[in-house]
Amino acid sequence: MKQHLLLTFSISFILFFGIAGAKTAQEWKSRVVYQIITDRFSRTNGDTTPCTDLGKYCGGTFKGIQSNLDYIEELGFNAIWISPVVANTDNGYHGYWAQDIYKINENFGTAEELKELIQACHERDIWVMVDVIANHMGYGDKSQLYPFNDESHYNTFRDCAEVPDWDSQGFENCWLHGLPDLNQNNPFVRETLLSWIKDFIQTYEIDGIRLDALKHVPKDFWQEFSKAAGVFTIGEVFAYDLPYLASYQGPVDSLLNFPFYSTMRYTFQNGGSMSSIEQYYGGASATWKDMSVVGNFVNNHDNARFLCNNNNVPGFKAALAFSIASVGIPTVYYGDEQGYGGCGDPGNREPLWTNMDRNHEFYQFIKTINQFRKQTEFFKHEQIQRYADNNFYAFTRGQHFFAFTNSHDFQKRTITYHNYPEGTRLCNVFHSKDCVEVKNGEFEAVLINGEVKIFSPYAPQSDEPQPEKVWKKIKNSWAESLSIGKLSSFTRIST
Ligand SMILES: [Ca+2]
Repeated sequence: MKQHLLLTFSISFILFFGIAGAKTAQEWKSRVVYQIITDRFSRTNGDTTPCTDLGKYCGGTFKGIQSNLDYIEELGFNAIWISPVVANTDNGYHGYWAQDIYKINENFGTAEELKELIQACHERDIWVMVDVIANHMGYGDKSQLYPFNDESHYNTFRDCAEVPDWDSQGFENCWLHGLPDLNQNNPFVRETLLSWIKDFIQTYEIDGIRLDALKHVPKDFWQEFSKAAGVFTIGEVFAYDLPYLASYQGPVDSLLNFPFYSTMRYTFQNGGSMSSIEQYYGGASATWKDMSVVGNFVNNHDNARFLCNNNNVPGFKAALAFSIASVGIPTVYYGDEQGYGGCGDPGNREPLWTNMDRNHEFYQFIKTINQFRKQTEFFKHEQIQRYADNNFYAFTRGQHFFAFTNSHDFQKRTITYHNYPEGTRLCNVFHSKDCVEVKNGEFEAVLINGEVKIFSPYAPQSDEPQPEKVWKKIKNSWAESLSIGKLSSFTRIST
């Protein structure tokens, strides 16, 4: 009885204080995150006319997102990361130029509409991560910023561009792109930010936060800020030095994985040796405190998109698939599912409303991987490298085998390092008739024109054609596909 009372009390306590909804880093491992710039996703009235100036507001809203949750859910995402929501100074369509941290940016909608969006997401088991800035405020007259309207709230001006690379402390109190830099050692600033984030999370029932400009704020502040937030925190350190990034895991739960991003770009965009992936994991597994929660990505709002001035469609598919399949929490930038190729900021922040085609090959490709991830929960399994050379890389997670190449030529490898029992039949998640059988302790993996394969004993199977016949047909069709310039003719040859 005592235990029963205690349990009842605990549940009441949790419900009353709303802690039950708070999501931890470990819980976030089940998520695949879709990154949205609210201003660029969808307008309230469904207006699809193009935006004439990407440097200003284009009209996207919270209601616009809410009306299109079907699009996100069908694509297989179970979390969204939305751009900062607080009121901004002029032209802050991206949200990174706060004017009043207590007000919601009215260009995107009301506070009530933000709550409604988040509730609508929760009804679909889509978690919401909000981008948050504690480093700086927006441009302009400081007396007009709220509540940090006094010179004493800010560090003395020093341009971050003038800070030498080695001076990590210098980065913490410089002005990034000339934005007024908050002094977190000022008691008012510190306490205000800490109580603000706590209230903000609880008021809107936010499941996680993405922290902007991590290296520009002292770590001890982030430690307190994360604790006050009480939800999953993933930070941005815009740098490629793995030990430097990893030093922030602890103060915050997770980091956006820029070293992974650069490895993916090097390998799949530029055709760099796939041994770099093996090297990345060699260093990463020993350096990250917890690699299973880092945020893997291949595109974001600060970098030219993968397809900028580049038509390497198979390479982009491979990089996307790799980021969703490999250990970590995948983050996919809106527009990837429509094959967007915008270059530098703001060119990489295209409106989505002109292209929301659910039949687009990238939409279908991402959907297939996300569904497979959800159905099999392969993210719960360790990632084990099974093969690596300059042009071929494969790993397993549980019983699922993922194979990638940076080459657009015919690639065939015999896989001997695996733990499948003899006679196991593995089929390709992307093409159900593409199956192989484990014989004499090995099986063959063939990749054509840069394709990705996910072999699984749980993929839909077909009895015909037999694997040997498939290989013969693949070889023939490969030559044919080159002559007609198709990316892959596998669907055709299996008919
Ligand atoms: Ca700073």
